[in-house]
Amino acid sequence: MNPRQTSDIRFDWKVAEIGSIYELPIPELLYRAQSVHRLHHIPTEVQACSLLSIKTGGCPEDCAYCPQSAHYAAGLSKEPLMGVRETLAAAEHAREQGATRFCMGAAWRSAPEGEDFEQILEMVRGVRSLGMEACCTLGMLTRLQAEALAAAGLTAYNHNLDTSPEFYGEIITTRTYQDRLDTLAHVRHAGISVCCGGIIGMGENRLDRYRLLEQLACQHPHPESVPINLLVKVGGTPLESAAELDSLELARTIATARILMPASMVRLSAGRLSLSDEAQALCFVAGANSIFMGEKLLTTPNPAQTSDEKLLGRLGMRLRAGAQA
Ligand code: SAM
Ligand code: DTB
Ligand code: SF4
Repeated sequence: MNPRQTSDIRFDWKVAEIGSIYELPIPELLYRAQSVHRLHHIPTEVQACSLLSIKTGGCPEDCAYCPQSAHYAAGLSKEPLMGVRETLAAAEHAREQGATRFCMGAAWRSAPEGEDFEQILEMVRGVRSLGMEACCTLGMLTRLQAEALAAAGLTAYNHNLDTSPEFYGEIITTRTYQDRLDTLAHVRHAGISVCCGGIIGMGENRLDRYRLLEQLACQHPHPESVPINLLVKVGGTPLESAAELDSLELARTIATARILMPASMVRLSAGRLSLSDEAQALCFVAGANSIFMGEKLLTTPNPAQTSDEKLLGRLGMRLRAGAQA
């Protein structure tokens, strides 16, 4: 995605080094992150992405953070796969609001075969024909499914490692870290760009964050897109009363991701509603260059578009312009 794949891009980061970056005094850390950021990105621009849940709830996985898991009672009703027309209408609306990337999420353990998968391919072709980047997150993929999505024009596939290999078992028991890595390998092999990140604020410690960042930053090439989610605590899930995370830990995580993966898009993803405007500003200074825009993430609320526009205006920042179809 970024033409400047220069020699400052490394794939051999060690946990100790990652920790020593993360723990730098904030002025040092932000200075380093900004210096790297400016070599690869326009520091006043953020990309707006829009999310749509095309298949909600009833998921057989037990991810402790997720309201869509059938294991917990988060009060969500289970919905069938959305139609192509309704999905494309949402994409068009998102484009009118300034989004240049449309991300379709489904509460599946793995992407389906047959008619439902054909329908997904149709949605991908439709979003691409609107001139937008198309991203999907459908659970695990086979190599053949990844190839079919690539042929339909899919820009990126989101599949998060979520946390460190060590903490992972506390959060998810129904699939392994290796399952996730296998799907990521299929996506990479098919030539689709990789969107892979994690969640912080789930009770993990700093070492878990370093280990997650190590898993991401030692991939060769780096994931082109790295979503950093702050846990959205949803009633009924096992993490509903997780301890509040200091927002400076989020800024440190973003800054470290930016330094480790200079050319990648680092996305300030879920959790913005629990951040002050100032904390969000700090995340942009730390090198975040994308947000989800629109009042809903997949199933939980997100800041209103008008409040994001106001915030970006106050910061003297703007949305990245997109290709028009
Ligand atoms: N079912 C597919 C999967 O898990 O791969 C795709 C959809 S899933 C909802 C996409 C991602 O959303 C998860 O990997 C997780 O990182 C993030 N997510 C889900 N619930 C969240 C929450 N409550 N707070 C923050 N991030 C969350
Ligand atoms: C990602 O890392 N974050 C987005 C996207 N990838 C699919 C999802 C956030 C979901 C937050 C909880 C919800 O709204 O259900
Ligand atoms: Fe299912 Fe994805 Fe939620 Fe896990 S994160 S329960 S796989 S929808």
